[in-house]
Amino acid sequence: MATDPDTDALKPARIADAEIQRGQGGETHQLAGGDVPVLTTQQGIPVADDQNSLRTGPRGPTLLEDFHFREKIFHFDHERIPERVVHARGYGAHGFFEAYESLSDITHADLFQRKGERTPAFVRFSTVAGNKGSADLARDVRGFAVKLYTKEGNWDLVGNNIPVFFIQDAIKFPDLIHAAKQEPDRGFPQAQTAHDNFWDFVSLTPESTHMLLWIMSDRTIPRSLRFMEGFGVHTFRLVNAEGKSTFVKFHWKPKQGMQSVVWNEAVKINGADPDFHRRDLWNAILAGDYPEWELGLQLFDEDFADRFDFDVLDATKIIPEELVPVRRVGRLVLDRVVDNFFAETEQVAFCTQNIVPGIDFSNDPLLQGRNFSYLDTQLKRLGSPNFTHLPINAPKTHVAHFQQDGHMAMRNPGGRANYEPNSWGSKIGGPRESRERGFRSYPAADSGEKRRIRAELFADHYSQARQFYLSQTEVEQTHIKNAFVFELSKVETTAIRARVVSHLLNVDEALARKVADGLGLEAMPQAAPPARELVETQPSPALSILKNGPKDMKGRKLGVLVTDGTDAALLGALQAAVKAEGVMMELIAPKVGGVKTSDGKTIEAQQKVNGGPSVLYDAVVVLASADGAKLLSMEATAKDFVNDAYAHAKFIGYAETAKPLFQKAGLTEMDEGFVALNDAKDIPAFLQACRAVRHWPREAKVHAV
Ligand code: HDD
Repeated sequence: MATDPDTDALKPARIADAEIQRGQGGETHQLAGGDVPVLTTQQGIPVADDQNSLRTGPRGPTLLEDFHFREKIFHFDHERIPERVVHARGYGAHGFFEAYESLSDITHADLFQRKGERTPAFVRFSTVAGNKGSADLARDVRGFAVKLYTKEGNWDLVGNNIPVFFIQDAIKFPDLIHAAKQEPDRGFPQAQTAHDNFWDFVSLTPESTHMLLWIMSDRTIPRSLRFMEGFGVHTFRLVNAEGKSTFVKFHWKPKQGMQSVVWNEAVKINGADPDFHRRDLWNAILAGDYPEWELGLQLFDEDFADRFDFDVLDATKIIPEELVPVRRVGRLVLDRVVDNFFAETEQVAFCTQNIVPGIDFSNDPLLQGRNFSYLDTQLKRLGSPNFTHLPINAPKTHVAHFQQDGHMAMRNPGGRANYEPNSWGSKIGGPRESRERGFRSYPAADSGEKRRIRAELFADHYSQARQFYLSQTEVEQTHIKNAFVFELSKVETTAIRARVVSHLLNVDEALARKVADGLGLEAMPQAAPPARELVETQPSPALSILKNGPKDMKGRKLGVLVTDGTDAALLGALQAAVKAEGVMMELIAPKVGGVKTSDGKTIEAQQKVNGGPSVLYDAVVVLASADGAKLLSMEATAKDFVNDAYAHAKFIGYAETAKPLFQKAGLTEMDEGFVALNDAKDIPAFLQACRAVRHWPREAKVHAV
């Protein structure tokens, strides 16, 4: 039977069977009995008193003999494990991958052999730079790590929500991350790249320029983890049963469409709800609104790789979708939240080296370096080479080898044989290699001088940065410019600001000039000399978020500000219409206990007005009664509610009676983003308007600098 822990906890019946013990301070607590289990130590010894440590007399010293006390404190002292050196803050969920078709012509990877086959999956999303306790809406790349528990072992596709990276060679990763995280002397800023060290490093590393354009775009402030793309970044290989290799780039395309917040909103969301993204994912899955992505493959051969203007082994480059289309071959559905955050999300260990037969690496030097780093870091984090025994990391298939012992070994080879070859026969001699099923590396022919060197085409650092910028809508280009200006305004060293502009001059002169102007740079710097001549590229609409936005409001959230006297019929009609569209709705009221609507009924609210700012919603409605509007006009957070919704270009539905609140908040110009809701007939037009997500023409009016 389903139970509701919140309300159940309030039911006296649950405690009734158990004895209530009264402590010396008069406090009560529950004892085992009925269906309440007995508390034990880690050794299974039943505990009689978990409130008082053992001491000699009521005021005497605590005794060392108290093994229960010592074990409890000892375990508590060791609860924390080292957080991930990057991607420390993350959130995971379970689901499955379902293949649309057999891909046996291009790969013999088992999960792609049969149409409709489902493979269990675990996905962890993350930010990169912030510590574990940082806020969800930092401007940052999002990790998009997928563990697929295939029948031929675990395949980890450890990607990001951006298809390129800052650096081309893994040897620079420690420098990049040192520069991005808190500065070592002062220990700040937290979860931000808006500081001197970061911009110093990237401006001295021209290969970062393409990635800089992406991270200054709204890709780094996604509205939801559900509304962003994922990318495997590197070129990989797919290998079929005949041993033929095809190059591949992996994409995850959100079925819900892409959507981001605006920067000022992100700043405020981090204060209002630092857990915004994880709460959103948790709530969506619990509501049965399972997020879904399609797996897309860009497939190409050596011929294409040789003809392409850029090196397919260079992780700072994409292959435009218009050049090599994305073939959608299956879907990833997240349909189950974790049972325990630590056991699953924290202890999950992704390794790029985890590939399965039918998939192989390319020589991308970033990928090759990653293949060392991930396995290595898991030992540090999880403390034992047996981290694969943890349920979240264990393959969901037959595992048999002669590796043994080590800290926390939970599975050791059985019997006498722990080596091979041995002469103990098929029954007790243990496992052996399989020539048919075993993983074989693709026999790529590589030769050359042993040197520390990069391939020539890696040297074009600007052409694709320019392509990305020119592929954006005007609104998105403005956001990119604003983000550069914002971040560089936090950089204290003028020379670093100017150095960034010197790179932007190679990307787009108008952008560089706007950024220089926004910074108040006294003189325009010279363009950084490109190491290689730029090539002409075509704009790629696939790179724009706004050109790939949602088709409807499904999965989005509406915030409705109500007061005593709110029109009950209108509110009821709105609730029904919103539900039919698959939109989540929250009521925000002067008191969370609720409001008395026009029909005299009390309706509970989900938020008190100062805890439910409009930044938490995709669109808002103000249904205050005339008296309610008067009250809210004297409440600063209610005025912020409408002012922010306006400034963030949101659609605002309103009852006529609520108008005084807008006037008191200084919103005298009610543009087309405002939709009057006089009665239920007006609701469809409001929901239709909301499908555009924002009323962008307004944005230019609210930002003068
Ligand atoms: Fe990495 C974690 C993605 C380059 C070294 N990385 C980590 C995670 C993601 C990525 C999503 C979090 C996994 C999780 O949720 O547990 N990393 C990337 C992408 C890269 C990339 C898409 C470039 C294409 N990473 C990269 C390089 C190195 C690392 C070049 C080192 C040479 N990454 C790590 C790491 C982490 C990690 C130190 C920290 C925690 C972990 O591995 O498990 O090994």
